[in-house]
Amino acid sequence: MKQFNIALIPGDGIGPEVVAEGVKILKAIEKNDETVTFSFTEFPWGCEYYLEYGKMMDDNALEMLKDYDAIYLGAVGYPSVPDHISLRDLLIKIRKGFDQYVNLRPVTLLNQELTPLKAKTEKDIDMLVIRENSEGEYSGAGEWLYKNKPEEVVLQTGVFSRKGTERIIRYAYEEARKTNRTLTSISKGNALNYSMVFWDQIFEEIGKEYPDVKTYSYLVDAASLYFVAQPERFEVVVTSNLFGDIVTDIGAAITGGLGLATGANINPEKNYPSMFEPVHGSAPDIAGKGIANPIAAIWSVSQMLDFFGLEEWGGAVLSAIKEIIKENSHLTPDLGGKASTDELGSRLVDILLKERS
Ligand code: GGG
Repeated sequence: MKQFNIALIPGDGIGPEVVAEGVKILKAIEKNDETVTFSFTEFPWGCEYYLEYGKMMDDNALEMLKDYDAIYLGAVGYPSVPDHISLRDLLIKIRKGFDQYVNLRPVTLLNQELTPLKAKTEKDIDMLVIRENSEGEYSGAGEWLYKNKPEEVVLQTGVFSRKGTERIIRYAYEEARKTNRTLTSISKGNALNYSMVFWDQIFEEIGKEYPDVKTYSYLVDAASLYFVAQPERFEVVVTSNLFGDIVTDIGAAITGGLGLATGANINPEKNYPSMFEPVHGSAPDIAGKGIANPIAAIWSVSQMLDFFGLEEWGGAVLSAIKEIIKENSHLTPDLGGKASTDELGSRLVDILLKERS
């Protein structure tokens, strides 16, 4: 019997609504597979917690989380709390604290009907973006000098260590080699004359160990254009923290929206728990209405199952997602349907179990 202990941080806005549907899937799997069990422990952290206690999480949050097999996160952020506090003091703190230096964001078109790009099919949009997740532009290093004075100056420092840059680029080369795909690096070496020249140099250096991997290197502005005009150029993509955050939102736009974009924050060495989350935020405008699209959150459950070594279930969840989109009768309003969050989740469970029986 395999037992997995999962820490739930539903967070803010629509976070609890979509996490509930992901948990529904895991419970259905547990009921139908006698070789696996999941336990869930919920943590009340997020913006409401901040408003009550003046902090996004307990002081010893990382200590409390460190022995779980995975963290399942909903969304963070609410208008009553400054965004840089809600993001940095929860999500980024966990990513950094648990050395989750790999952010895996598939940009995969699940159904041709979903893309606004004319004439692009599932074959054209199928890439894996590997985003550096522990340093770079999101390192938090900087200074605010002479605050509120006329001579005010702010410095936001991108931190690119050799260790941090090498390990993410090596991870991407390994992935490209393992899956026999091309690897594209996205950077900006013409303007960012230290960090991105260094990034490009390391991409080339590590590449010497992988002569079998075909590579491309694009500036982030050109890459953004190609994401829309020629997404078929990309298979495995490696990029920095900020660029990865931005290009995967373009990825979401060309694959049906943020309700379908998932991300896994991985510590490959498994020294710490990895964290699985939908890419979207808390969407306060629709929170509490029961209409949030839970597919991204459920797709992140599929990533979690793969990470646990339960690839059959991971694959089955992804197939069920494709099926429910094709079926087109239980989709939420963002996808043109009338179903509630709960109805979509329940239908997905039915499809999953039918496919597996
Ligand atoms: N689903 C997690 C969430 O709320 N993300 C919001 C966000 O701003 N994420 C930025 C990032 O992934 O770095």
